[in-house]
Amino acid sequence: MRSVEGLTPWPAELAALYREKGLWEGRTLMELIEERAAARPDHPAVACDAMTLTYAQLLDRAHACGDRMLRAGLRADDRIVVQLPNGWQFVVLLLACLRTGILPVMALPAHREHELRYLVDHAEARALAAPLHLRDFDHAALAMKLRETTETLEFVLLQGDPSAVPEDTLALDSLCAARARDEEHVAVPQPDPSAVAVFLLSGGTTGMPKLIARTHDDYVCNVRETARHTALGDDTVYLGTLPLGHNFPLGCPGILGTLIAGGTIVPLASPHPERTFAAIERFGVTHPAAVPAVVATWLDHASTVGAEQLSSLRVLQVGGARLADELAARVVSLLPGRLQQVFGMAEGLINLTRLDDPVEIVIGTQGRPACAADEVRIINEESGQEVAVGEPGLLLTRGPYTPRGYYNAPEANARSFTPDGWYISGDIVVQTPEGNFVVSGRSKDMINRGGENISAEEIENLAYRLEAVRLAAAVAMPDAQLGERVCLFAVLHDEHVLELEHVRNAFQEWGVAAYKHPDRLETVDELPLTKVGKIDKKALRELLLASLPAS
Ligand code: OOB
Repeated sequence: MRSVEGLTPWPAELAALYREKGLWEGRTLMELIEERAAARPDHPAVACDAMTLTYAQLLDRAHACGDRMLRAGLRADDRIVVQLPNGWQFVVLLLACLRTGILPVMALPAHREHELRYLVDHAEARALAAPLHLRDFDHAALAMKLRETTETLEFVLLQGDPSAVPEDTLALDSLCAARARDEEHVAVPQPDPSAVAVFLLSGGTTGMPKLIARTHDDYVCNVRETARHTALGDDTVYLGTLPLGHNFPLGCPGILGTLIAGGTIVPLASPHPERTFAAIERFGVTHPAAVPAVVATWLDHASTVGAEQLSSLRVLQVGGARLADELAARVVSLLPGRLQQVFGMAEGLINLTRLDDPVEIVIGTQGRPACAADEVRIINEESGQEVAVGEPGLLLTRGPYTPRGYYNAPEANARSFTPDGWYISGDIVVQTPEGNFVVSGRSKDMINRGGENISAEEIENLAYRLEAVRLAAAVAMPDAQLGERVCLFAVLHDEHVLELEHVRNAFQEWGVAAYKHPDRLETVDELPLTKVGKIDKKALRELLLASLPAS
């Protein structure tokens, strides 16, 4: 089968051990959801402004959608790039994929031609699901262009008014509609639990994002182990604000965890505070999840309008980027419910603070591994030796839900995984005596812009396309709202000029997602170099700090 190619399996003895311990249950995500649905068919599974779907209705639509995709010509193991805003259609399509074995590749709504073309090519995708239009962008036109200009793309599924969908594409809303009375059922075998369920995207330390193949076994483990610490139950109302294809809202425990627990998902298309507060109040949300930059806007809103609308909150999960201690303290004092910090990665390991942790731990740390079988090492980058407790070091990890390599990426695997299978996270952490991590820095060359991880190398490669640029280096610029923004340092060719606006316009023209467009440009005569002759990013960050107005 094609889905086995390009994968780096866990060693057979370990796989056997994970099975023996019940960490790998040998069940698919859809089996577990169906089990719940059978027990509570009339309970709301998805609730949003557009509609509410009970478990029975959700499953009916998911099965019908799967059947329709198969009848249209898609097959198990085909890849579909999914670029949908948060909404009920995402949930129906996801379950349809999980049942049929069509493999979703989780793109972000912000992605543009630059990213989507790469994802389609790398995953050899036969299908792409996107909205017709979103925030003034014509996704339909881009999807059709990609179908014409990539080798593998055949099917374009468009979300939105079916009557507005071009003829030679498929209307996603119709694919996701309830089954017609006489509509035939297509028999398909349950996917193998050890087979790939979804492809997640890595933050991408070098160049473009890598694909991370997550199996049913490992992802069920991811969901179960995180759910244990999140007090998830059939009365949970989960609100996802990040794009739902991101690991955090998808499976930590996220929408899949909520469905497996028999709760209700509220997919919200925008984390805007007014809309979020209204949705929390309307649907009685118990478990929202957000990145720190979004939580900061909620705090500001709560300090003007009060937190009465939020009285249903039980657990607020915050992660994706470092939550400043001061912000964490404000969450604890201003918002109802418990704060849970989540420090995770699409590659696997999820750390969480526990709901019964003392407040200092919840405010001052990013938690500890979700699962007893998670292995972690903190090493000194130079010596490779483990550091003493309390010393900062590079976090390495292995475990039952941390795959041993990226999909089909031997070079990236050689860089990011040790020969004995440890994932080199690139995060610098300090471990407290109780075992909690404090994320204190990063050795990977990334910029975390409000939870969106951006590879500095990708920005630099793009900058080199500009005629004026002789040398380029992208670094993180501290920012009160987003944590970090993108600053591009550039040395120009003689007699050339460059303004930030030119750079941003060019990125726009090349179809690069807007969150990657540089926020600041510093043109300099030369770039500082390290002793071995590499661009000295640390010195650049210091230079930048010195030139920024003191805040
Ligand atoms: C989550 O996943 P990714 O793959 O988008 O990003 C992972 C990276 C981590 O290696 C770390 O550098 C950073 O994002 N990060 C955090 C953090 N959570 C993630 N840095 C500091 N504090 C945190 N709490 O971002 C992700 C996946 C699952 C659950 C939560 C987050």
